[in-house]
Amino acid sequence: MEKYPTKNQKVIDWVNEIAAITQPDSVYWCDGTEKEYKAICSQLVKSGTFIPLNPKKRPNSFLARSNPLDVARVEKRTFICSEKEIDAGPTNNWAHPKKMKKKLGKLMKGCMKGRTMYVIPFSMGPLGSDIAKIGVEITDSPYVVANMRIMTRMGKKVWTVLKDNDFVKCFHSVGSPLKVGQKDVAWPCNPENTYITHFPETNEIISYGSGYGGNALLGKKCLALRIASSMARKDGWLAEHMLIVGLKNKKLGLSSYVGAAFPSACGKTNMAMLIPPKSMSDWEVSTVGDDIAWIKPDKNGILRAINPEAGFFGVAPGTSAKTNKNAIESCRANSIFTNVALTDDGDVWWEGLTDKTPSHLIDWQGNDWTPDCGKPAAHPNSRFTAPASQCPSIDEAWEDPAGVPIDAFIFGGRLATNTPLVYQSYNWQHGVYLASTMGSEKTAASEGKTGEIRRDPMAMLPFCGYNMGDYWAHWLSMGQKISKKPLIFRVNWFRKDADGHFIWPGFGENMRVLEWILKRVNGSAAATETVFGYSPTYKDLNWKGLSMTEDRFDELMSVDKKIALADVGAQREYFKTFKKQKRLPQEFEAELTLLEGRLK
Ligand code: TSX
Ligand code: MN
Repeated sequence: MEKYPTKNQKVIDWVNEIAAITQPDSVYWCDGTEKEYKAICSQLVKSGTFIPLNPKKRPNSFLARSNPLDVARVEKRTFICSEKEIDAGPTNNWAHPKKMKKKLGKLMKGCMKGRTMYVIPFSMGPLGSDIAKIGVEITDSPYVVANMRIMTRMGKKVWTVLKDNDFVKCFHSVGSPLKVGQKDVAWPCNPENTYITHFPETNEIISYGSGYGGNALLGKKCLALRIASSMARKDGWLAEHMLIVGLKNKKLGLSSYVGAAFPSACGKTNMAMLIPPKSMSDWEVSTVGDDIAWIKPDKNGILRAINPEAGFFGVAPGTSAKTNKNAIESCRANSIFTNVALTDDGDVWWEGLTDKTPSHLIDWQGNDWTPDCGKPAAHPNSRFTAPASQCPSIDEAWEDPAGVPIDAFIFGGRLATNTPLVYQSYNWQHGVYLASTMGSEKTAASEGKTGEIRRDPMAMLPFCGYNMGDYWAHWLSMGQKISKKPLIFRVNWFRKDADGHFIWPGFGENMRVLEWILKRVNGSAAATETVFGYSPTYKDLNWKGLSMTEDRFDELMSVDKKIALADVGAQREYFKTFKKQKRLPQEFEAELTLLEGRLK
């Protein structure tokens, strides 16, 4: 047998170099087979990381409990390491690549002692698609291997596609070497020394100290967003924090794909798998992706999108048959659950899963739990890892290497006041500006003054691998490169009335907004020009099956111009740091001046 499964000398040299530094007990090259997955899961059960779930209730599925100090992405310790600080921009942590590599080099010395080093070849996007990218993750975490097999196209076929070409080097270690004879823990990690670092100029990722989600499954946030966004800028495409859905209505002769960006806690996965209300059953909604979109102009100048991922890494709490039946179906089997609760009959549970709370559970930390104990049973950021192929609403073209054509972009936020349910931008430039100002209201006092807007431009704040000002300029320039510009919309499902009640029912009822958007795309829906953009009036939306008075709708759409004018000031303030660095597109200043003029 050959010593290595690939002839790519760059891979072989890198693996040997890393093994020499980190000194693992052994090196294992993953082949991605079912047999290998089974073996790794069995090993994780033996070591106590995985708890097998009841095969009658949840076949071929496992529960993992993390260290309580390793439960989420750590933005404070996430770095963009470009040669120049200004190229990381004011919204990213920056360190010089040499300095960061020196620090990491010290941590990496012998960091895999007592462990197996796994080499994971993976493709983000359908194998061989000209939009797809290949990465190789080196990790000492078998939990990461199991998750990567669901989340990416992983295995030996990747070597055939890679040939002698370059790849994204993804290094990961839990940063917890074992002394000879030392017993391992169920979730090794090193929270004091966690670093999630990106080297966009050399296409490298080094992640140390955390075994959780976005910190450790390097194909996702690190490669498919931070590194890819930087690649995309260089090569004229877009790597976005967006879901992709197909919307089809045979009766109306409408069929489109749209990309939508929302900050966290806005229900992106729910929208990706939306089920229309009974009264709108002539609509079919299909899922291409729930988190990341790679979007590239084709030879005709039409934007086409792929989902670079192969699975969902979804937030469990709040997910139920009522809020997202398709997600519940997706994780019925062959799934990994992290930090959810365990039921007495060996199944999983989390807050919001069922109307009736079980009378006894084992909580996410492994302790007995009863409803009166005052603590959540599942961690608020607990997750399911599920194959996208198991989603009942998965789109027939979700693995099409050419991608799906995008007709509209939707940008959302979570705002209780003064932001209408939906409106359309006047044009591409205005739409890009609108997307740059999106955000959510601060909900906890710890995040600053509540009610203030936490800006999350294009939902990319934690995920842009370069200067956000340059990113906006790139979006603006993309408009020039395409023959058919998607329409751009702003939406807000979260408007509240004076009594604090949500005005819009949301969830499946959002189909009414999507119907208007698709009709705007094909030119069959009316809109009124307002000072903010093109808005639907009451009669422009489909109200069949939903009772909403015209007054209530007007409340949902209303904007106080004085407050809007104050927000213009707040936006100018927000843009200041970019302006000081001479990275604020002058188009945005022009849009602000125009908006101010319309409001006065
Ligand atoms: O995901 C949500 N969406 C998008 C669905 C396609 N959520 C959950 C957000 C947390 C992740 C929503 N919550 C949405 C929504 O459109 N809207 C709301 C606000 C809301 C919450 C509860 C109700 C209504 C609106 N309940 C009742 O009206 C009974
Ligand atoms: Mn996300």
